[in-house]
Amino acid sequence: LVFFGVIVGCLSAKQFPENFLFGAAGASYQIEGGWDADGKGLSMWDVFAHTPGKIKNNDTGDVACDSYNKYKEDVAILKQLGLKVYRFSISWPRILPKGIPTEINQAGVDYYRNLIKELKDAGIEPLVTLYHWDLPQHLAELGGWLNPRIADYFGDYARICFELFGDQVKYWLPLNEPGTTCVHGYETGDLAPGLPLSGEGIYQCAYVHVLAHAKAWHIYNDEFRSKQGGKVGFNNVCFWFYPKSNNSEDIEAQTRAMEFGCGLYANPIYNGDWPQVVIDRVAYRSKKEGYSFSRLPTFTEEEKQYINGTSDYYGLNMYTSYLVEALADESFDSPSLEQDLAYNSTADPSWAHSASEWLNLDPPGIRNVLNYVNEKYNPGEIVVTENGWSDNGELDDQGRVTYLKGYLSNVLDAIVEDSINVIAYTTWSLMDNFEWNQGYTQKFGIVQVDFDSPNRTRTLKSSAEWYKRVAAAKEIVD
Ligand code: BGP
Repeated sequence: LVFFGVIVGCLSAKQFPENFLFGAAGASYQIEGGWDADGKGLSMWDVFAHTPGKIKNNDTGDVACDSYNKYKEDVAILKQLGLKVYRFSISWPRILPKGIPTEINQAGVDYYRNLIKELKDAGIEPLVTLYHWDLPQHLAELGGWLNPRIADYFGDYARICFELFGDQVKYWLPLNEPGTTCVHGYETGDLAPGLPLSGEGIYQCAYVHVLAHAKAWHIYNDEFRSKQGGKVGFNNVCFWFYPKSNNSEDIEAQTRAMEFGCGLYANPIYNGDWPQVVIDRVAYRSKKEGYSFSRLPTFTEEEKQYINGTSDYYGLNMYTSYLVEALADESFDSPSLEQDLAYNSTADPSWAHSASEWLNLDPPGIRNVLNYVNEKYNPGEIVVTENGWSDNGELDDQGRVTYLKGYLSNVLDAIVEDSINVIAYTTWSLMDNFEWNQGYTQKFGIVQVDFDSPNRTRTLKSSAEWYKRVAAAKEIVD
């Protein structure tokens, strides 16, 4: 009998829950094009991409996948694949050309209402990001994410979106990956707005993002929740870090990696303040560097109460893992995030590499992160809002199938074995698109886009066919 039970156990594959939603993701600047169409205002990404030398091949998102005109095709593909949720973002300057509520661009409103209607008619749930990096240029000139007033502007914009689309949208994410903007936009400067404000910009940017997220959540909670019944989640990128050795220094470096990466943004939202490790480390470094204050801003008691508990579900972006090795405290001679982190990260030589220098194949990493987030933040529901693999765009994309199979199996194990409440998964990305400073050189889509054809022809890749079978079977298939 025991033997028979083992055989049956092996034969019956683990299943995703009946109501689990499989889907795909994209973002306004990366897919829409129509950068100056029908009254849209300029975003800081329009300006950044139009600056020579900022993007590989000087590519821009001016046309991208032309989803501004071809959204019906996008929805038809989602439907054909049997996907039930589509994560997209609203372009703030397409709704409010200057970012301020004095002028609403009706053509922009119509575009998103039409897209949402098309999705609903196809039985697909819209999961809407309010801000995926295309800050109105007018607000970038007012200081962007360094200016705490941006949180107020964001609140006005969020309210307008809840009013305009909230009857149809049940899943909201105010911000996409604050960490990426703050590190690359305000520490290293390789993404818009391109300000290398090493050791200082990142923390002010994180502070303003946390306030902006909380503002959007409170507005929804106070003014819309009872009539619209939706959820406002917090989106955050969390990668997994293994200590390179069992030395206590490397284990401490792992804690720093998780807390400066994931915790810097999530801890204020879920626990009402920065992680203690970050508070202590930046204070210590700042003092050593001669500051009379910490480079990390302090939340007031009132702010702590305001930000604490402002998320209805966790929107997790997870792609990759690293090994971390502690560095000596004085490895860098001026204030920087690198100095605060004091570790070196590498890839395990056994991991396969994607076309993106930062992205490695380590499927158990996602299960580790799901457990970490679940234990640390107790978020209730989790949606994996981004996860995917980059290559050179081949149609028979077996590398992506291997990646998705491995990561989705680990998501399934987290649900079945670890009882973590993951309710949906939107792979990055539905289509090849404008991958920020990499332009069109790296492809993440399960659907190929021909960027040389004016038609921007879409073609399913092998991974799309495979994913379609997974979504239908609700289990991992070969
Ligand atoms: C995430 C972004 C996505 C997407 C993805 C791929 O950080 O939220 O918009 O771009 O990463 O990364 P990249 O474009 O840097 O290769």
